[in-house]
Amino acid sequence: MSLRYHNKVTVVTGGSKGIGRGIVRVFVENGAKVVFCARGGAEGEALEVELNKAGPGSCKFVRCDISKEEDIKRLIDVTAQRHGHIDCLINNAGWHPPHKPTDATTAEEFRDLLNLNLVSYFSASKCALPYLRQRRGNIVNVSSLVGTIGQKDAAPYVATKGAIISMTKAMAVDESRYGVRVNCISPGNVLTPLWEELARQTPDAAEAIKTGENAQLMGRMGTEAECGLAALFLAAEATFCTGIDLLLSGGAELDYGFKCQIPS
Ligand code: HWK
Repeated sequence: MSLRYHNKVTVVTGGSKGIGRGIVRVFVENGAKVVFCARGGAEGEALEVELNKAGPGSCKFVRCDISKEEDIKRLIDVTAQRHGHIDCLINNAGWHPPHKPTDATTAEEFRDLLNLNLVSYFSASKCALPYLRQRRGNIVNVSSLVGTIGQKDAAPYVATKGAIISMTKAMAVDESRYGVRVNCISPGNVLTPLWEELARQTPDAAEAIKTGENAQLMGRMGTEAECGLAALFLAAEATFCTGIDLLLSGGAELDYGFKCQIPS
């Protein structure tokens, strides 16, 4: 079988678990040379060893906190030094805080989440773009379905994800002159460590997971691998797509549901 991203140098933020891990795995399986980062050491190092054994591509784990601009700069510089160029940046690292109403949310919490989920994507893009322009490369931003349809008790998170979709379109416009494409994916429910963490904060985690599965027309959650394959499509094959938001939602946004919360 021919490799879909052979020898392409790709940076993935937040690559040690969840959707980022799915992206790193799929890219290495398709021949890419991946540099991925995370804050914690152990999971990233274990994934690096596992994927380098399997190939056919390769990966390197770099410890890096994407809320620090110096760390982002080091991640991009290490990649360029190691491989000589950069073809693709996948902005993925981010967080969904526990659900709470606006009345219980501070402006400082809002600002901190904007920095973590949104400004980090801006900084990594800014840092990588001089390299991406040399290669007519591309950026894939990981947003969320809720950036478009909203979500209960999560205004800051929803705002960061909506802004990622808008920033994707703005950068697609700006970078078109250099032949750099900028796209995003919007996953809905994907069973990741973060999803399970949020489920554990509900009274009945198993029930939350069942409800989560039934939120899709397809009756199941998405997988990390499916997110990886969608990102790979945008990076490797979607040569006439820029500024698009690819929904990966199993149809969760379709049809009417029972959503009224007005007390009777
Ligand atoms: C799905 C789990 C109860 C998102 C998202 C991002 C990260 C993790 C999970 C999600 C929605 C979320 C829950 C249990 C409520 C939940 O949508 O971007 O996951 O809402």
